[in-house]
Amino acid sequence: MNDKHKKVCSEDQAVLEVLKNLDEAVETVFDRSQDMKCCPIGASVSGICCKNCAMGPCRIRDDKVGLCGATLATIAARNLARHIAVGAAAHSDHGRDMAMLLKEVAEDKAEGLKIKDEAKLLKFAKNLHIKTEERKIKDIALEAANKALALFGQQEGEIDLISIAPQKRQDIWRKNGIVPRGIDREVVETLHRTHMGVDQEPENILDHALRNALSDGWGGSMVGTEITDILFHTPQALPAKTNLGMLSEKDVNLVVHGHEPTLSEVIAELADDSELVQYAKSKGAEGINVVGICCTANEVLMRQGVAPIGNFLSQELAVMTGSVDAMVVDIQCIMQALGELVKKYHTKLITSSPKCKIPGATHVPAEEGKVLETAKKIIKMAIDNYGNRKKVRIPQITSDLIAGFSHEYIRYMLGGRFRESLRPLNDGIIDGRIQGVVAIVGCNNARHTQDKYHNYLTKEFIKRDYLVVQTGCGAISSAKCGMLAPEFYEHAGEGLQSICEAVGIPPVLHLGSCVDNSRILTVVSDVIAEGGLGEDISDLPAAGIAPEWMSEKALSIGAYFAASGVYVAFGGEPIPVVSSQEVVDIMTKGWDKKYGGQLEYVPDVDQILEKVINHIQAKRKALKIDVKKERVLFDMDARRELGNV
Ligand code: NFS
Repeated sequence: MNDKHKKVCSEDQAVLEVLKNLDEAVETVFDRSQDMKCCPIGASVSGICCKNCAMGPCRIRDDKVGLCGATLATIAARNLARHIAVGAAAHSDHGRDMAMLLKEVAEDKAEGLKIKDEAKLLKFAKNLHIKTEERKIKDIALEAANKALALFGQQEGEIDLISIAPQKRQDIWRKNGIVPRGIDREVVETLHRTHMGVDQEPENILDHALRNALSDGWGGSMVGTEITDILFHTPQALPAKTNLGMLSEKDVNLVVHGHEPTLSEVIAELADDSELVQYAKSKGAEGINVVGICCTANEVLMRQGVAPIGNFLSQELAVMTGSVDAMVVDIQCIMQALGELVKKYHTKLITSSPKCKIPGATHVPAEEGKVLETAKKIIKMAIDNYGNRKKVRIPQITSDLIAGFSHEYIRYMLGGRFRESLRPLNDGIIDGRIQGVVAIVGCNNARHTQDKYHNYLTKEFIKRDYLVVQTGCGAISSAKCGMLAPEFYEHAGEGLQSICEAVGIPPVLHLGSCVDNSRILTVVSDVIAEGGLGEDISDLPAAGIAPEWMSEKALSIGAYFAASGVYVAFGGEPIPVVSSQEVVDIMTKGWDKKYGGQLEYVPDVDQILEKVINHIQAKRKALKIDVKKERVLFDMDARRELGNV
């Protein structure tokens, strides 16, 4: 066993157990993080690097400038803008694929797929200003798909979905000229502006970066979430289990990993297919066990209760249990190391998207209209590989969880079927039982102990009566440590407990994958519309945290939340601007003044806690709801007052 595995690299006991029981020489991301230190200039900690032209790369420190004269602040702003553009492009391209799929379904070209949530389609169509009365569902779906696709190529005006935001927020964006005109346009313009010798004023570069990020949150990601709900249904609360212990000794294990849900939703549905189960039995297995990793896991968890067996840093560990018969990956957050790793185990690594091929993997593309056929083919490949297992070591560690808190379900659970409403949430915040809402989202990062900051912050906030909402790998961190189980409400403060008890929810709500951060935008807009908590998102006692971030998508998410009026803290590794105080000031004081939100790197986790609490308490004071009112339980009487029972 490699000695370095003894280092505490994770809070996840299942991960530690896999590493402890290794008797073969295997290298993981945890080893590589020890062997290779970060470049301090590349990370923008002690200077900055510009490699946008061949006179460089220029390494800049203090008041030195690049060969063209570019300052540290300009380079920092450009580099960050490029990261945001890539993150926005990744989410939005995923959204585009969902829109293409909706079009195929509307045109009857996608075998095995149909519109599962007509109500959601009608709502989406309304937000795109499409006429829905006296029209066939398929016609509405086709127009909605075409209109959604047009948002990507739109050149002028404003993308429709921003009209979901509170009026005051839209006015702030218009006043500052950052309403996205078209999703692709903003990405392209970021790349143009950051080419050598174009935009050189840091504030101007960053304003466009915000416009680009908004085209993700209120554009590409929102399209992705809405259409996934339309095709595979809007999530509702459902029980599930998590962690590596959900791999099975006796069943064929097929892991779905990545971000695009289409193929995985169909694979998960087919796990009970009698013909395929019979085939698995013929190969000596008892059945087919589909489980997930990263955001594909979150998608199939939210709608089908499929077990997420791990988040970003667990992907190699799943293979190392020796029990994964196939891992099918689509796009994003898939470590190239998997290709080498599977050579040491029996796992078949399968790529499914033309956008993502990996050396060492078998490519099985889902051709247009043939998702069902491809899903069956992949399941059969997993079944055929079951007999090739060698040593199997599955840590017997699992946790219970509740997931599925879509925006629609939150309204339903608070208000009931006939009077769905966010009123009880607003009232809970106003009377102080809920002090505020904190979104704790984002990745793991191998430079820091897996899950540690997510779990620490989540515990600290709920015990102080802050409702925590989560997405992405952060949600899986909390799930693995039992915080998404309803009984965890006992660890919440008295006020939050009273609400969790009355409504029957955990104090930490799982809202889905990272594109589903757009659900949080919808919820906060709705909270404003419900009344009593100000006129704009920036009035709300709310904040966002990405405590273990690593991906460019996280930067795009952080930027669109800041541009939407939210205080956002990034922890763990620095955001790549920290060597420029000028840029740090623009993104904190500057953005706060212009947009009422900010994005800052806060290195210490206790400092994050303190800053977020101070921010939320200042918002409560501004709303004049900082005086503790008498605690009133949201009970049956309160529900009767709403008139829904
Ligand atoms: Ni989000 Fe989801 Fe995880 Fe980070 Fe990657 S899986 S899209 S980027 S690592 S949270």
